[in-house]
Amino acid sequence: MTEELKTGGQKGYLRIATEEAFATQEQLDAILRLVKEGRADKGTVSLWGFYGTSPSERTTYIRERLLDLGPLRIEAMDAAGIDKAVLALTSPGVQSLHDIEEAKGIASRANDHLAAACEKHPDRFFGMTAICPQDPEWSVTELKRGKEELGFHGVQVNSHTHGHYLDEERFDPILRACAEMDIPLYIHPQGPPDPMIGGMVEAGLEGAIFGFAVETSYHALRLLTTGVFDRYPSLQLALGHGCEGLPFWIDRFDYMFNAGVRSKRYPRLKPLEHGLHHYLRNNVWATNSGLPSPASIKLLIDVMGEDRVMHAMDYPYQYVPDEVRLLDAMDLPAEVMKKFYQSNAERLFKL
Ligand code: 1DF
Ligand code: MN
Repeated sequence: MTEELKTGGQKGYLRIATEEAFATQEQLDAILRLVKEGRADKGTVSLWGFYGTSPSERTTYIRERLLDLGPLRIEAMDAAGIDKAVLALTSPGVQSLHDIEEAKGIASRANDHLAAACEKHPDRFFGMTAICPQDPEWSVTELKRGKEELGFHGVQVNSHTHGHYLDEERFDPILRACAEMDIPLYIHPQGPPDPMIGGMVEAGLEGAIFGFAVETSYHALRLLTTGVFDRYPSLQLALGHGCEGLPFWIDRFDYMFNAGVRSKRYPRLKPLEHGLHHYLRNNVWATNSGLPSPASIKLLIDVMGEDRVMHAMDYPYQYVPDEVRLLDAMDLPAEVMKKFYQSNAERLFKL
């Protein structure tokens, strides 16, 4: 597969990549300081202890590429035929940090830095706001600034915050702000929190290979089963990595959820206004980051509908232009290909 990939829409669609990562030096410095001091959780120690210090070719490449919001990234997008990138501060954002004032400063300076890059490349780069869920009220203010002053198109939360999840009452202002300001919420993985990680690091499985999806699908399922979308019917949640597997499992979730509710097994789980399928088809969007196979994408479309499945590359962690060639060759109708690569992202993120 060597056909040259071009931007510009010759195939009948622009290609928009929706889970693209950047970092700031002060973010990485702060995380690495925690790791060195032995104050980071195990997932962060494993992730950034590796990406932040390993001299391997992969980690050197990724560090350099994360820190660039200019020519290297544009060149990589051009070479893979990616017209537009939706960018977010790389996982775990500032969510591993303990000093909340420091974390908020790092997040808001990362937002300023990203906004400047988007202004310089207005047809290529589109930002999502970084927040600091450790301080929900501040996060609401930053979300408003991100949307109204910086021109951002969504918010990325890197899953749990010190083992806490967005369905918990303390985070309600964040969910309400997303719903009221019509800001898509992208829940991106990070490593499982210490109480969940168990033997995953020893097994080499806590990261993007597996633990990310386990923890993030758990997070999303908590939102679905505790009625967050009955509380905020307009809230729109985006998930990467094939919706973190949820569509594959949905029938089981639905059956067992209903069985548990009918028998009043768990005090927290109450009847919902709709079946779980309804929320997947009305409140959740999937990207195919990390999953370039047509079979996965077709399953997502079957379960969620063709209007909610979007393309993502996960640059620089999984920069494989051949995946674009594989996806270009999917046997889907032209209008579905355009929705997948272009128009669904335009609709969700208002590009
Ligand atoms: C990795 C993968 C790291 C993804 C990421 O952020 C990330 C990785 C730190 O390969 O370790 O966003 N990913 O989304 O697949
Ligand atoms: Mn990612």
